[in-house]
Amino acid sequence: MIVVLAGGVGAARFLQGVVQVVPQQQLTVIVNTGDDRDFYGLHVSPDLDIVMYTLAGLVDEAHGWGIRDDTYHTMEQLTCYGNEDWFLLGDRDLATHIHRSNLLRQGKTLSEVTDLLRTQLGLQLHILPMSDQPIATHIQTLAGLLHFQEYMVKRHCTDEVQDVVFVGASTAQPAPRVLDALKEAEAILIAPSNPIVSIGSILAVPGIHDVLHEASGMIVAVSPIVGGAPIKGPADKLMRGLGIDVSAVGVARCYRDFLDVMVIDEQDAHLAADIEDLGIPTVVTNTIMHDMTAKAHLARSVLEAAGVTV
Ligand code: FO1
Repeated sequence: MIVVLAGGVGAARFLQGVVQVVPQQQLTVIVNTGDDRDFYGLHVSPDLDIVMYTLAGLVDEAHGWGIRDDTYHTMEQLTCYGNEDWFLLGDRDLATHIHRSNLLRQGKTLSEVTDLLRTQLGLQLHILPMSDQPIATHIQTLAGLLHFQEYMVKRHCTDEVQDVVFVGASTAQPAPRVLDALKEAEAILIAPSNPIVSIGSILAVPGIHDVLHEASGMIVAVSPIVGGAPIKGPADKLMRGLGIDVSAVGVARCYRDFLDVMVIDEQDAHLAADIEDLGIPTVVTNTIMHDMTAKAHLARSVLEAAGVTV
């Protein structure tokens, strides 16, 4: 089994490459749920949905989230009733949130609901939320503690980041099968996701960080920072706020106590020596996933770095 630690858009695009070279049945993805938030009484799990929609071929490619060609009639009507409209939920996307929330209300766990959804979307890989308990990523700013979606989508990442807090993490548990999957994995791949809020939240679930030290499979990470900036999202602002260098070296430092190999982009080849000085062997390749061929190439390079024959 190959295990991938995943956030949203970057991870979903990386997984599009991985599924070209690894049969889906041999793949388990552990997904960040720190971005989850209730809207209109519905449980929205952005990263789980981004991964599922992308692999099911439904995603709105331009945004990287939501469903392609979706309409927004429900939101238009909701705003007529005075609701806020900063977080766009399409009509078909809303069906996912209604269905998920309904099943959660009936007593199913988030893992159970996710497994039903991925099956119904025709996916054969195993998709595990990092935890079945609610964990909410918050950003400490001068304006107070903001939920990650409020910091990013509502306020466009304009607040200075002072700290990142995973509310609920200390009392949460990893979802069923998460720890066993990591222990038994032939390789653990860390997708090119935000190291602070996407992977950092997964590592904040008690037991997950520790089990990475016991894992028998190689642990290989892909840097989401290329040429000193993230491909997408606010990783630079969060890293800078926490005093972490916004570079592939900064990402490697986040993972240094358990990482076996770091994969960085050709543009950052000059940083390889600095990462190797941390004791982390480094592979330099093209990590820009502009098409399916580039995605498959990256997946092959990462698996090769992990010692997996594909
Ligand atoms: N991101 C935005 O920037 N604006 C939105 O209105 C928005 C809506 C949205 C709806 C459903 C969903 O699953 C994701 C959505 N996202 C939106 C993306 C999301 O905020 C982030 O990209 C993830 O949380 C980070 O991976």
